[in-house]
Amino acid sequence: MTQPSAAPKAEEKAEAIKNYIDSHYDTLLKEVEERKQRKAALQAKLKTDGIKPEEQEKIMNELKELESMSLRQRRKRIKPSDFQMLTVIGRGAFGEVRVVRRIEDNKIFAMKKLKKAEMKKMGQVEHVKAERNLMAEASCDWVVQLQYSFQDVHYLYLIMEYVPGGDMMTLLMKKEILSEAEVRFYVAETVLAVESVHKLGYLHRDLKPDNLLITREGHIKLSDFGLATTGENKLNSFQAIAPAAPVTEKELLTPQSVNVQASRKNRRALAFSTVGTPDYIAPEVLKKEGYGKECDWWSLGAIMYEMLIGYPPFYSESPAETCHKILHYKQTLRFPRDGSVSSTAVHLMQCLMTDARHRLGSGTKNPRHNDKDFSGADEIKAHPFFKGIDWNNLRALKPPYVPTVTNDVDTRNFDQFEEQPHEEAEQLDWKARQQDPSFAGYTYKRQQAIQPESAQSNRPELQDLFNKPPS
Ligand code: ISQ
Repeated sequence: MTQPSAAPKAEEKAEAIKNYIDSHYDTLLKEVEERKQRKAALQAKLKTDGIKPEEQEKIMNELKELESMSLRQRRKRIKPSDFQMLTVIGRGAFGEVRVVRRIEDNKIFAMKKLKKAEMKKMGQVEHVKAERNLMAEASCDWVVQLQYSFQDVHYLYLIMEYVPGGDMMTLLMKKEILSEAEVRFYVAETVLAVESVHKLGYLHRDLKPDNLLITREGHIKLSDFGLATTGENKLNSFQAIAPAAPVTEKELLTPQSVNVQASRKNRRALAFSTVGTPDYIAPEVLKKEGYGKECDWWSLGAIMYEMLIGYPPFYSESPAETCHKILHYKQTLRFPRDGSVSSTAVHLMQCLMTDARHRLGSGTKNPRHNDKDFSGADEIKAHPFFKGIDWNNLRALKPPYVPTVTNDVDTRNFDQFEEQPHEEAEQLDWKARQQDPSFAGYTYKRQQAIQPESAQSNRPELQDLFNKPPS
C-alpha cells in the first residue's frame, strides 16, 4: 500500500482549506441562485401558458417538493460502494478505468480511480483538478461527461459516462490505416471537439488516439484531460525525459522500416506508464517555452499522420528519441513519396506540424487570437482537405465504422485487464477518511446525476428545469 508523500506544510494546508471553504460557499450561493431562477422561470411559464391560479399553486408546490428532494440527493455523500465494480478497461501508473454499475438504478458509468500519492509525486494535482473542472463544465457531445467526482483516503474517483465503442488507438490497431474519406470524418470531428474545449478556456495538451473515444454510434468524444490546463500552468510535462543524443540519418525511420503493429503494441504499454508517449506533443510543450491552444492543433496533425500512414510521425525506439525528433521536426518530418497520401492531406499536416506562430489554427494573423473564446479552428475548417464537409451537421453523418456493442456493459472494444488483488485502502471505513487538503474541493455532482428516480417529476416542464443549466 502506498502512503501519501510528505505532509503538506501548514501554510499550504491553510490555503487549501480556505480554497475549499470559498468553493463550498460559492457552490451554495450558486445553488440558491439556480433555485431562484427555476422558480422564476416556472412562474413565468405558467403565466404565459394561462394556467389557472389553483393549478399554478399546485405546480409551484410540486417544484418545492422536487427542490427539496434534489437538495437531499445533493447532500448525500457518494462513495465507491454505491457502485458495483465491473470490467477494468484501462490501467496505468496513476490508477485504472473500469466499467461500473450504479446500484441505486443500474445505470452504467466509467469510473477512473487515481492514486493520490502517485498524482502528488508526479506533480499532477493541478492537472487532475483541471480535468475534473473541464469535464464538469462541459455539457456537449464532444467531451466525456463527468457525473460525479469524490475521494477517499488514497484515491480520487471520477464517475463518467461510459463510451463503449473503444478508442481510436484500438481502431487503428485493427485497421492499420484509414482511407482519406474516413480520416476526413474523424479529423473533422476532432476539430470540433478540440474547439469546444478551447471555447471553455482549456487546452488539452495531451491529445492522442487513445484519448479519442468512439461512441456507440461511431462518433468521437474526447476523454482524459489529465494534462489539460487553463493555460496558467506552464509546466513542462516531460521534464522527466532527458534529451537524447542527436539522431543520425540512418535512424530516421522511413515508411518501410517501421513495423506498424510492433510500434502500436509499444504504444499501448507506454500509454499506461507514468511517462506516457510524447509522440503527439508539440515541440513548444516539450521545450520550456510558453504555449497556447495551438499546441492541440500540432497533436491533431500528428494523429492525422498516424491515421493515414500507419505510425506516428516521430516514431522511435524510445520516448527520448521521439522528443529529439519532435524538437528537430524540420529535419525529421517526412511524408511518403509514393502517392499513397494526397498532396492536400500532406499540405494540411505540414500546416499543423509547423512552428506555433505559423501553425494553422494559431490565428496569429487574427487580432482576436488571445481572446478566451477564440480557438482558431475556423482556419483549419477552411483547409481544402475538408472541402464538402458540413461542419454544422457532422453528428448527423453516418460514421465510417459503427462499433459492435450488444449490451450496456459490453467492453469488447477495449483491451482486457486482469483483476488485481484488493488493496488495503479499499477495506478502510469510508467514514474514517482523512481529507488531504491538496485535493480539497474535489467533490462534484452533475445536476442530472442527482436526479435519480426518487427525485423525478412526471411533469416535463418541471423536469426540464432541472435538466437544462439555468441561463
Ligand atoms: C469512458 N468510457 C470509456 C473509456 C473511458 C476512458 C477514460 C475516460 C472515460 C471513459
